[in-house]
Formats: sequence, structure tokens, C-alpha cells
Amino acid sequence: MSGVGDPTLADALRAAVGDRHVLLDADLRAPYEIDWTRRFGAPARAVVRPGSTAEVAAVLRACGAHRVAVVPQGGNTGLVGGGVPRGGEVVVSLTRMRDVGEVGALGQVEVAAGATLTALQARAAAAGLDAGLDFAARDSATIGGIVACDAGGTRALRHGTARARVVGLEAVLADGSIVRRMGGLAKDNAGLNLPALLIGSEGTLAVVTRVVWKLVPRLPARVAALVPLPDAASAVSLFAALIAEAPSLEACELMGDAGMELVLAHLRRERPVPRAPVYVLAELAARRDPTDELAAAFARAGIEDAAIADDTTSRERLWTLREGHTEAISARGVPHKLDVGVPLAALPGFLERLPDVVAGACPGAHTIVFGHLGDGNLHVNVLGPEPADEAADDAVLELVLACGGAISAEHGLGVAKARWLTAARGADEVAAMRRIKAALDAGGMLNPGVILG
Ligand code: 2HG
Ligand code: ZN
Repeated sequence: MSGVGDPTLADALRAAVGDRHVLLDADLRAPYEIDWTRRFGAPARAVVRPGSTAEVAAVLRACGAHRVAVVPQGGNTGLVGGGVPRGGEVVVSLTRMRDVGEVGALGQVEVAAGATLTALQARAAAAGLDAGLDFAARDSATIGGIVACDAGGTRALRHGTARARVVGLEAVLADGSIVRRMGGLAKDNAGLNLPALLIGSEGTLAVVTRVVWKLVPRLPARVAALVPLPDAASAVSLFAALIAEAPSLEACELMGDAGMELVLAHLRRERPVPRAPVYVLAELAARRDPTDELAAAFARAGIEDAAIADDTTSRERLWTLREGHTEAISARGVPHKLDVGVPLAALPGFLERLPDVVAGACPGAHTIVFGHLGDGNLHVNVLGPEPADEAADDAVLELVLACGGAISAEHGLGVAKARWLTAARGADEVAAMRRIKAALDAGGMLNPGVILG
């Protein structure tokens, strides 16, 4: 499909956001129509770029009147196809709405949906505080998308996922009505908590337009350590030792040999520790030097070999090895990405069985695993299968469920995993979700195909 198809819809969209912000031309639409992995996307009917909440509402009313579905989009860094069209929708890009307010005395800041995580982090730092959320796509990922997917990242271990940071939310519902609870109150139990329902709903129930974000104290004394380990069980033991000895623990990440070798080659870097099957990257953050806590955890776990970084430059060099995974993998092909949760007790067994399970489904596939060990959140990346071949995806998700895990931990279900929802949640729970969807979006206008299939 190309062009808006219906000239009266085009006129209504122009009336809503202004001529310049309705993109109909295929070349102009193109960057909004394909996802970061290059696995998902299709032509949109139009891309519109509202500049305010009122304009978002006007766009939804126009699309509703013309019975045209809408795909909300932020920085387009999603990895499950939830922010790009499936074919013929109107993409509502929030990136013009990017103001970040002043930080209040209580460490709260009002942020528009299209502001990047980097912009929020910069505003927090200028006020002597910290956003309490971080991940590699920070320069492009936007707050609206982060909240819509309840993103987690590397600091969720300490500060929780996006949900824990949101103390106020404004969103436009499918019919153009506006839910607004921006008071930043810690306690407000008047009626159902609609904002809580909208967080993590992946644009299927509303378009998030603004949030009040609760910042956390800035902790300047930081130490990071990269630890080579013989197996996943040792990694889990190290995490247990860190939990016991290091109250300053902020991040505890896992990498496997395959991913580490790929990143080292991609970045042309030397391995900073001896080669090992598994690596843990941990970071401690406090007001005063937390190195003693790290030493105590290492003693408890019997760790003797590690690269320690206690200045910003060397810490960042260690983190590049972890954050470089996504780019290094993408440089090798179009990956199948399985963002999953596995209970820590089951994690070594999961990782042991994974290679056989993937090979059984897709002989010759190359599997790279890394992720947020402390949250039991693994990123299983499979290279080799064609984009539409789901055999390896299915095999991995089956194993996840057999281990008592979660088929999505922090990226969302998108369209990639929607057909697995019933297996994960059961028919009754999915039926309840469908009733909520029907109540808030009777016409099925918002992000069809995402979550509920
Ligand atoms: C990360 O933790 C992101 O780096 C991306 O969630 C994970 O690329 C991935 O699979
Ligand atoms: Zn992640």
C-alpha cells in the first residue's frame, strides 16, 4: 500500500498536526516503517508527527473516524516489531514532543513522550541526581516507548523497571479522550489505577504522551568488575555473594563466550581477562568507595581473577563490551531476539539445554546469550534462520516456559511473541486482557497485532 489512500483522512491529519508533519511520500515514510533489527515492518498509510497532547488526540479522533489503525512510535529502537507498521496503519511518531521540565525539589521531573533517555539523564545529572534507568539505546529510545514497554535495562536490579520510576502519567485513549494523573503523588488510590494499566501495554490501550519521572540520588563512587567464570552456576553463585555482601550492587550482567568474542572482534579490542565460557560484569555504586564490598563478595564466592575498573574511563571500557553486543550481532545478520526471564535457580540448566534445543529446531543456527543476570533476564539472540522462520524462536520459548520463566522480560511481546501469549498466561487471563482491550479500544484501532495478536 502506498499513499494515504483516503484524501479526506489526509486532510483531517493535516488539520490535526499541520501539513509539514503529515508524511505521505514513500521516501519520507521509509525510516519509520522498518524496525531496528530489520526483521519487522511494512508500508504505512502515513506518518504523522504531532507536537502536543491535543494534537495526538486530534490524530486519534481523525483515524477513528476513518477506521484506520494507529501505530505509536518513539525512537524506533524496539526489538519485537511493536513500533512499526504491519501494513496500512498511520504511524504516530512522538519525537517532536521532547521537552524535559525542571527538576522539582522532590526530585521529580515532567517529561514528554518523545524525549530521549539521554535527555532525561542529562537533566537529572544537571540537578545532581540520576534517572535510575539505563541501557545502550539511550540516545534514541524515548520515554514514551520506555514506559509503554516497561523497559528495564542494566540498573533495574537496583531501581526497578520504568514502572517504578513513573509517578505521573498522561495518555490519549483510542477515542481521543485524555487520562491525566500528573500530580506526582506517592499515594493516590482514588479509583482504578489506569496509569498502572497503561504502563507496559505497548501502545495497545493508549498513547503515552507525558510522564512524571521520579529521579534517584546520584552515586558518584563506582567500581565495576569483569569476572571470567567456568560456567553459569558460578555466575549465579557470584551474584548470590554480591547480594549478600554488597548493598551497593547496581548492576550484574552476564555474557557468554560467543558474544564476547563477537564484540571483541567487532570493536577490535583485546580481551581484558582470560577467555572463559561465561563472564559477569558487576557494578557497585555508593556515596563512598564500595570496593570493600566487592572484595567481600569476591572472597565469599572464591573469585581471584577479575578486571577491576574504578575510574570512569576504564568502567566505560568494560561496559562497551556488554553494550556492544546488540550492534556486533546485528553486523553479522538479522537476529531472532528472545528477551526472556528465567528463575535464577533454573538458569544454569536453561543455558545448558539451550544449544541443543536451538540446534534441534534450526541446525546450523548460531546462538549468542547475554543479559541482566541479577534479574534472571536473558537476551537469546539466534543468527541464521530466515526472518520469517520461527522454529528456533518457538523452541527457545518452549524451553523458557518449561523452566518456569517469562517469554518477555523487558522488550515487550510486540508482534514477535503475540502468538505465545496464551501459552504463557493461560486462556482465562488472556480473555480478561481481551475484555480490557475491547473496553478501551472497541474498534481495535491502537497497535493491532501487538500483545493480543
Ligand atoms: C540489552 O540489554 C538490550 O542490551 C538489547 O535489552 C538486547 O539486543 C538485545 O537482544
Ligand atoms: Zn536488556
